[in-house]
Amino acid sequence: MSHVLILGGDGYIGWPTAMYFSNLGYKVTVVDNYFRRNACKEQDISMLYPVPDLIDRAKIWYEKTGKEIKVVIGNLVQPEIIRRLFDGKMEYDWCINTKFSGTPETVIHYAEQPSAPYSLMNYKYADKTLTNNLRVTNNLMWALRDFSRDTHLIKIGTMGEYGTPNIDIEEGWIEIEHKGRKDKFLYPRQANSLYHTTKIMDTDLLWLGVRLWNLKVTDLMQGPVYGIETEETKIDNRLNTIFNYDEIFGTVINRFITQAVIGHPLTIYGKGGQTRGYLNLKDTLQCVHKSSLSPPKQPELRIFNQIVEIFSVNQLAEKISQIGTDRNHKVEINHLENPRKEMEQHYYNPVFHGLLEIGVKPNYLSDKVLNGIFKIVEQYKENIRENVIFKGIKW
Ligand code: USQ
Repeated sequence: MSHVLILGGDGYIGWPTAMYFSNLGYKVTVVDNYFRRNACKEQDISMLYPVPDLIDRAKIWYEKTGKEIKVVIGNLVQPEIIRRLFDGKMEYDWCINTKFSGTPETVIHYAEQPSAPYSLMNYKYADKTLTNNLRVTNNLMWALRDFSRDTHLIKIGTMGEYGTPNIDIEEGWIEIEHKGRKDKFLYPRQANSLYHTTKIMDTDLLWLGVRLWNLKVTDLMQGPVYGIETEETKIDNRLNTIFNYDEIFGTVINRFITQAVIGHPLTIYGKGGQTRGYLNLKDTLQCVHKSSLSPPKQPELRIFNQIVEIFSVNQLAEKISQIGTDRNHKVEINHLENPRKEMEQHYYNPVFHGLLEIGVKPNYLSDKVLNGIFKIVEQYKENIRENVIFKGIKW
């Protein structure tokens, strides 16, 4: 079975991805430097429940399934660390079989600071976001150039790169006719945060790598992800993914459900007409896996819009309020002054055919799915800290 290298393997999506591929029989190596956990400690943000560190998670996974996920704890901002992952000179921080698993056929790049509010808190966090995200992507690109141009790089981008233009959003590319001539370009990008802007810069770096060195890249423009459970987390609750409900790292659906469970009024920012494409954590895993099974041509920068359905914030609040009320929670809806600079009423019509065409079967945001998330959050109700829900990080 082929070898999959996951950068950012301790994260909300990274750890479930590692288990998913491992369960399917792939050789899996994960790398992380605990950026997210350390940032949460520094900001005094706790997650819904404590989660064992990456080495302990890999040990538990091995105990429960007999499958090995090799672990490297390291900061990928240092080019030497990424390079060792490709030249076989890496020493693992945990593994069963110390032999190098071979040059990865697929590398999945999640190793980025993922929060818009974090990136705009002040100049220090702006600097951390910019240097971390761009240097990791650049180091990875050079490692691929120097050691393995055939490796398929799957990089998580974001729908936020496009912003909210007043025209339909295509899947990454647009053909433009100008003064009687035509050419194809990256779709115009105009993000609303520094974090999202680093993702635009990542895309530009990798597009350069494709043109200069024939790299093979899939860029998955992902919308906000929600959910807790995957097939693999059901094996043992110590394998659960990290779950943030705070203003910095929590995404809107997970936040609203947590708020409903403790009777905190749902924090709609502004008018609530902000419309985005959403997807279940389980669908992220499918999207990444299906992309790995059908890699792009070489050289190519293939772009998919990774969303499965579209909602406004008001629609999400209504759905969550209804399910919360049915589950005997007292749910109130509140409109706060929007701490973000974003359009609150706008046109939104993105195309998202590509992933469905390669076989992704969406898990939609049904009442059953919402009830499932509520049920897990309710189990940890005592851990929820109301004071981290909204501190008012503004930009
Ligand atoms: N929102 C509220 N109330 C809240 C939290 C959010 O009204 O309490 C609104 C925001 O203003 C925004 C929308 O909900 O209009 C989505 O916000 P979010 O915090 O769930 O998502 P966002 O900041 O856009 O970022 C998240 C992930 C990021 C990923 C991105 C995909 O943190 O890593 O790239 O979703 S996308 O939004 O499509 O760019």
